This record gives sequence, C-alpha cells and structure tokens, in this order.
Amino acid sequence: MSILDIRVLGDPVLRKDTVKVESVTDDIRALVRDMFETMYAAEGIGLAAPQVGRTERVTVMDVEGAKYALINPEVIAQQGISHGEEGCLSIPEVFGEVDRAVAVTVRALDENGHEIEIEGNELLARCLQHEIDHLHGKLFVDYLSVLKRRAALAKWEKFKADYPGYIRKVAFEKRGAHHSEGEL
Ligand code: K1U
Ligand code: ZN
Repeated sequence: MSILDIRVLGDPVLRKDTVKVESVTDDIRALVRDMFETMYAAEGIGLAAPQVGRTERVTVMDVEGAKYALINPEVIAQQGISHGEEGCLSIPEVFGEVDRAVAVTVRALDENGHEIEIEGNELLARCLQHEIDHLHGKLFVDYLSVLKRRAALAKWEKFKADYPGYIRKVAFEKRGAHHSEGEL
C-alpha cells in the first residue's frame, strides 16, 4: 500500500472527466487501497481518483465510520437543499458555503464489481456529491458566487506556492507527531 501525492488546484487532471471502469480488476482494488491510505493520511472524509492523478471513475469515502469504495458512481435521485461549508483536499486552506441536495441515492459498483445503491443524508450526501463532482472535473469553488469565488481563489493564490508542480505531499501522521506535510 502507498500514500499517493495529492494534486492541487491548477493541475489539469482535476478538470478532466474520468473514464468509466469497464471491469473491476485487481489494479482497481489496489488503487482503492492506496486511495483509502492517502485519504486517512490527509485526514479527509473522501477522495476521488483525479485527486491522485488517476483518470478512472473511482472514489473512496469514510463518513462517520462508514467506509465506501465506489466505482462508476452516479446520483439517481436527490431531495431538498442543504447549505453547508466545504473544503477540499486539493484546495488546502480554502473553504466555502455550498448548496447541495440534502439527501441523495447513488448507484455504483463496489470493489467486487457488484451493483450497489447507497442512500445518504446530510454529511454523507454532501460528501457523495463532492466526490462525484470530482469525477467530472467539477470543484466546490465552481458553485460559489462571483465575489466569494474571487475571494477563495485569491486566498488560494497565496497558498499555491507551497505546492510546487501542483503536488501536495502527504505523510502519515502518528497521533501527537509533528506534521510533516510539505517537508518530504
Ligand atoms: O474530496 C475531497 O477533497 C475531500 C473532502 C470532501 C468533503 C466532503 C464533504 C464536505 C466537504 C469536503 C474532505 O474530506 S474535506 C476535510 C474533512 O475532513 C471534513 C469535511 C467536512 C466535515 C468533516 C471533515
Ligand atoms: Zn475535493
């Protein structure tokens, strides 16, 4: 298993549509394992393949202790609107309020290639929508008003120099250990 580099805003891979997975192979399962490891190391609740420079339609999530590896996920039903703050592992230090459906039903394949349906509310629904957006080149800042988007991007301009080559190095952090991100 490996912790992968996370791509940050400015890397073109984050703006590309992903490629549908035709068969859930051992290579895809290895990608899922590495993505979980990377997500936990970065202390996120979700991660999508483009964030680690990959083009397969794959995402992983761990929301309130429930783990999901989703292949070719798509929203098949949604309800209501919820207003809430979002961040993104690919845009560190930048946050914004985004309206999302409060509840979604998502159809996907699991790691064994079996079709599954997940119903998510609140944070799980938000995370599902955030990750599925990543799989289609969309980022949460795209939903901000012109003024808030401008402010968010201006903030990012100050931080992006910390990520040469649009790469964020993530180190697994032992509890209580010094945070070594950016020092690898
Ligand atoms: O895809 C990503 O960039 C991961 C991102 C997903 C996300 C889901 C829902 C709301 C915002 C962002 C994160 O994991 S952000 C960091 C995080 O750990 C977190 C966000 C909201 C609530 C709790 C934790
Ligand atoms: Zn994100």
